[in-house]
Parts: sequence; structure tokens; C-alpha cells
Amino acid sequence: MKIKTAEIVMSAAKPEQYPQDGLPEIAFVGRSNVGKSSAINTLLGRKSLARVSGSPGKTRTINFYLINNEFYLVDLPGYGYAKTSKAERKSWGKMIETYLSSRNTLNEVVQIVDIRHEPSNDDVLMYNWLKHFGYGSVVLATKLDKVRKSQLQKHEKIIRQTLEMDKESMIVKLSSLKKTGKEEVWEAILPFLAIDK
Ligand SMILES: Nc1nc2c(ncn2[C@@H]2O[C@H](COP(=O)(O)OP(=O)(O)O)[C@@H](O)[C@H]2O)c(=O)[nH]1
Ligand SMILES: [Mg+2]
Repeated sequence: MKIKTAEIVMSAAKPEQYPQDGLPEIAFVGRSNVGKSSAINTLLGRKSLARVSGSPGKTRTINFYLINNEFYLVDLPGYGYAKTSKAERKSWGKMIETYLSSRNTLNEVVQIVDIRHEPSNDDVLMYNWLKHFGYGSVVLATKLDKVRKSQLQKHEKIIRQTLEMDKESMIVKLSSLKKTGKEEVWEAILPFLAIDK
């Protein structure tokens, strides 16, 4: 995938702030600290377009990255951060639900999980939500560099089973540290954008 331009055009806290140009988009969601911002940077070949934070639970907005003036990649606020207050959790839920249920140009939502771990209860809840709204055909397992090759199949199986993924849904693997798996991720998500490489 050739990235000619990549820029953040909006950090939206409410629907009125979402871009209104009708371009298609793909969103990424996952537990806070799972490697979501890193994955976006890796896919775009940019060092720090999406902020990689040392302190988790920080992103409180929906961030829209415009790519090649053709489509958006969207960074959704992470969940599952232990120190998040009840009120914050509630506003997070409302924000995500509003976005998932009302965004006409949203073509796919990719769930990001850590390849090392069994998906958490929050991951399962999130993934069920995605399925309910007709998304979740692609799950991205990141931190690939942390698992030995001989163990990969086992880890993938646990992810597939815990999330109760459909047969047609796929797991793609990425290492943002080593930059491996990037093209496979693009291959998996580009069909949802209906544009050519
Ligand atoms: N080893 C390794 N570390 C990663 C990878 N992706 C992210 N990280 C690290 O995980 C931490 C959280 O990453 P970040 O992208 O900010 O997560 P986010 O909260 O989901 O956006 C950072 O310390 C990253 O450097 C990866 O593929 N491999
Ligand atoms: Mg982030």
C-alpha cells in the first residue's frame, strides 16, 4: 500500500465533529495499551502520527486520519483501563455506540488484541458489539514479535475461540516493533474501502 499523504483532520468528541465529506472509513478499537496507535502508525509508515502513550487511558476522542485524500483510518478510544471512573466508562460507551450505530461511511471496524493473551471480558463484549453492528470480520493480533513462531497457531486458536469468531472472519498478525505483517493487514482491510492499492 502506498501512503502518499496521512494527516489527522479531526479529534471528535461528538458526532457533529465527524468529517462530513462522505469518504469511506475503517476504525480500530481495542483495550487501552494494546498497541492501537502503534498499529496505525505502522500501517501508515509514520513514526508518531497517532500518539503512542506511556500512560494508558488517555485518548478520549475519536481521531480521524485522512489517507491519500481517499479514505479515513479512525482511532477509537481504548477501553479496559483500570483507573477509569464509572462516569468515564459510561461516556465512553455512549460515544462508541453513537459512532458504531450512526456512521454511514464506516465500512469496517477492526478489533485489536494482544497476540500473547486470551482476549479479556471487555474484548469479548466489544467484539460482540461489533458483530451486532455488522463489523468485526477482521481481528488484528498485534505484538507478534512477543510470541515464538511455534506458538502462534495456539495463540490464534485461543483468540478465535474466545471471541467466538465466525469461520469467515480472519485474524491478521502485526508487529509494530518489527514492522512485520503490514501488507497482510492492508490486504485484509482494503476490500472494505473499495479502492485499489
Ligand atoms: N513489542 C511490541 N510492543 C508494542 C507493539 N505495539 C505497541 N507496542 C508497545 O505497547 C505500548 C502501547 O502502545 P500504544 O500504541 O500506545 O497502545 P494504544 O493505547 O492501544 O494506542 C507502547 O509501549 C508500545 O511501544 C508491538 O507490535 N510489539
Ligand atoms: Mg492510543
